[in-house]
Amino acid sequence: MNVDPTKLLVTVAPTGAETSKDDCPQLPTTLSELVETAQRCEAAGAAMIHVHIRDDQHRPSLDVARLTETVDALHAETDLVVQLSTGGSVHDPLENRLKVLDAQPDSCSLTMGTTNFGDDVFLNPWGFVADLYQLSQEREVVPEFELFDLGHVHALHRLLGTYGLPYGGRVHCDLVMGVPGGMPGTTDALVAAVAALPDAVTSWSATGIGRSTLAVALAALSKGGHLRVGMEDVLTLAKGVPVLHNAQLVERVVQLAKIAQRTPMSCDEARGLLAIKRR
Ligand code: KMH
Ligand code: ZN
Repeated sequence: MNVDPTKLLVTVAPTGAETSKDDCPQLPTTLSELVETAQRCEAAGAAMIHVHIRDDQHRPSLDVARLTETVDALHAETDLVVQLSTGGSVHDPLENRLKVLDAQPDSCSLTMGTTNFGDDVFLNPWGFVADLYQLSQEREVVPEFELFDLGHVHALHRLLGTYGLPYGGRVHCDLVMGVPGGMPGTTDALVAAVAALPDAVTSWSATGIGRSTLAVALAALSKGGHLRVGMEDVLTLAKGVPVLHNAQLVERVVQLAKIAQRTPMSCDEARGLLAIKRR
């Protein structure tokens, strides 16, 4: 597949599982807030949405009925590629995380190993990674491999070598950089991780957590990568300047991309890039 190198996939990760609504009332946690966010981010240039949902008390949830309702609403109200998080929160049991695929998303995140996550542990033992991967192949859901560390890149070689290519045949990864416990959000780390990616990788994006967001975005743009941004990853535009809406983060990277002579790809182009199943 020939992909125009000037095109940029922008993924928005609007909510995450770590920030509380009390601490950040502008975080989209209800379905209507999520849909409104998705629509504004799509208009700003996003083509994929990485989704974590919340319950009625705004707590992280992996309830399958609620996830299904969310996928359906996002498909009805936007053209975005809908990616559900299988990472959930650090407190979610592995068996609940496997059930996320029952909600039939276009794509799912798939983290390639266990990571210290601040004071917590984000658990992804090999057996779980392998089970989730095989389930994604069976259900024809395109995984996005989340790489928090160089060791995760190595694990991706092992996974593809053992179980073959994902559904659709494309291999898309996201470098998640700057998590306390993972690789730092620096240009040097990004270059090292990209150099170590398996040959089978057809596209990659990067996201820098917190203060590393801009450094990682600029490094990824200059290396020809794609970008993920959103309030899951950063809550300020600058020191002391809170993000008021996820669309601001999308608009900012679209501006950076313009300077780098990259144009946001459409949702259809993203479906082609990732080989998402036609519905
Ligand atoms: N919430 C983190 C523990 C993912 O979505 O797949 C994991 C996470 C990764 O956000
Ligand atoms: Zn996530």
